[in-house]
Amino acid sequence: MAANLTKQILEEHLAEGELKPGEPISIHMDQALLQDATGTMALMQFEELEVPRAKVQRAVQYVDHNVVQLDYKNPDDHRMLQALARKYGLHFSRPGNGISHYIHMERFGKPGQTMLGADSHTTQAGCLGMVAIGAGGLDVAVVLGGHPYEILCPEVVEVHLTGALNRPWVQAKDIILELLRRLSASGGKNKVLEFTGPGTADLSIPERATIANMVADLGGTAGVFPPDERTRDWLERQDRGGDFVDVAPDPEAEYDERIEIDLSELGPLVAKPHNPDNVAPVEEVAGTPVAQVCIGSSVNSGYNDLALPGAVLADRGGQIVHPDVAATATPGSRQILTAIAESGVYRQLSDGGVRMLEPVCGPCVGMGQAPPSGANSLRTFNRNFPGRSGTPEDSVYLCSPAVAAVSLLSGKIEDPREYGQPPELLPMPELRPYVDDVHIFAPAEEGDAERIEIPRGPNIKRPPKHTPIEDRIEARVATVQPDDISTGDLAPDGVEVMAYRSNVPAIAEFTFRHRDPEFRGRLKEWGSGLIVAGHNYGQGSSREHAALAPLYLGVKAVIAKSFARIHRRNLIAQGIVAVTFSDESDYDAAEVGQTWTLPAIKQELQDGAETISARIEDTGQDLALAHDLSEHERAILVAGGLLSYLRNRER
Ligand code: MIC
Repeated sequence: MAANLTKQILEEHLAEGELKPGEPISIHMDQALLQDATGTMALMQFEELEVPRAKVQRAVQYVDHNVVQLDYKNPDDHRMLQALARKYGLHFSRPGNGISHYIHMERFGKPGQTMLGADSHTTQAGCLGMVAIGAGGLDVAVVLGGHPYEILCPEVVEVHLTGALNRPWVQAKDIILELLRRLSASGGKNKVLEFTGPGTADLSIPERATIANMVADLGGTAGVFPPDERTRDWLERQDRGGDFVDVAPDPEAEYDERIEIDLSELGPLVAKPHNPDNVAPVEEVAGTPVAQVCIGSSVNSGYNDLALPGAVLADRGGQIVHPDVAATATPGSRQILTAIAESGVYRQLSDGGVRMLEPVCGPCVGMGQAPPSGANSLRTFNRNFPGRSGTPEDSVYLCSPAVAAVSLLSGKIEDPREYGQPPELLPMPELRPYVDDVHIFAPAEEGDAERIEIPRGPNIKRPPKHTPIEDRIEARVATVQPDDISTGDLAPDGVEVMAYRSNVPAIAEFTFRHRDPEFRGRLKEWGSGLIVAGHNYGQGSSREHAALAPLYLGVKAVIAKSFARIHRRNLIAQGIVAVTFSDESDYDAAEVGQTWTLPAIKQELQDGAETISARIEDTGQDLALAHDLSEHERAILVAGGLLSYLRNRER
């Protein structure tokens, strides 16, 4: 059978299972990516595996998220991570180098390889033809420990791009927004999107990166652009021509599904609050006042993304960012920062009144630059979940750099096509001179590693302990949540909360703080509880704090209509039962305070029972709950979590 590229890569890395969509498989990982906000817990869990050295070809610890140093907490984390990386064989990218995904694409991504990253947008590396998957910190720790990664074998969807982005002001961001419009935020679940067709050839690597990054926002497992001449050229400019690998889908390769997009027909799109899939044509929202315009983030912080707004400002002869607008720009990496500084783009933006930020995730994760209250913010970012910006009642619109560039002039969302032809961009200087890895520190030699002491600041607490499951679960419903709850509702973004990423007891205090402020109080009073939720529960980020905090608070099980892939796995890895309603209407029977029992949970998991029995004690209603737990996952739950499971297995 003619194999697509994803299937070939998975085949080559298959450790266990059969490559049939929906079947549990495990895959060997070549590379691992960690960032600071997830890396602290990931590496502290790695320490518990007692493996002296990370066992992947390349592992890189970045610092790009928690970079606001309001006090000692974040710098203490950075210091600990640097020492852990040195000791355990990871490269360490110092703060200021740039956004993990952007640097990884520049310096480490390699066609044909696999990567697991403790960040949902790890998918970005698929722009170079890798199968790159986002996961919770514990799963990444386990991969560093030399184990393969467990996942359901994904379907492979061919996204066939025809035509070209030849309409003025239409950009790569519009391609992924179009996919979000068509498929929704959960439409990519358990799917890898492989991009084919003549339309891909014209897309630069950063444009492919924009698309592959936001495959995560479709709930997708990965996005893969088979490598081509553009990939080769990109790697050569990065002084990494030797990393090019000529892998490709077989001629007439088969796919599980096919989507076609004619790029010549696309127009500029905008995702309205509060979900990346709430997509509308720009003309529908044109005229909406905005108090803030932010350009950058892992999806749109490449040279052209910044050069276009720079050129728009310069082209308008002295016009500046509208007085009622605060505008920011973030380069993706030190390389991009140097390029815009040398080409003059930095000056164009700065002269125009754009606030220039350092190369980090920044406002995308609410790390500063929160918008004013009661106002709209327009951002070239990938997510707009409620409150993510740091302002509780925020209203964030997502768009391309083209829409952002024209809107910052008027203080309203504008249709860029009204502006005639786009201006000439200042050309990018030759890349080669800026390629330098002096700020990415190699680990210590193995012989020296043992002596490295790990400094831990007072905010750093060890991960919570796991306890084996009991024969039955009896607990009260601590909250009932609607569809599309994001991990940001559970473990919020922003400077204040994210500073507790290495302190689970402290971060737990913020769980559901906006959605259900009484939730924590109930759990403290009752000692344990259950969460009942709608569809796509736990969408968005990979942050395992969305499972660690409930674990710490005593949550025993989450019963949802459906789960987002990474969060479901994070719950299981932390020993929290994640099951679904067989009959979705049973969700309507759930009320806070009811006592539910799962009377034979341990036995049913051990036996591999098809359904899990449950009972609402208050009404006497019996429920049959469904699950898609693999044999391993059932064993993980019985052991009380992935670490205990691995420990038991090794005994
Ligand atoms: C995100 O974009 O939501 C984040 C912040 O990068 C997260 C990681 C985190 O919460 O630390 C992600 O995408 O996984």
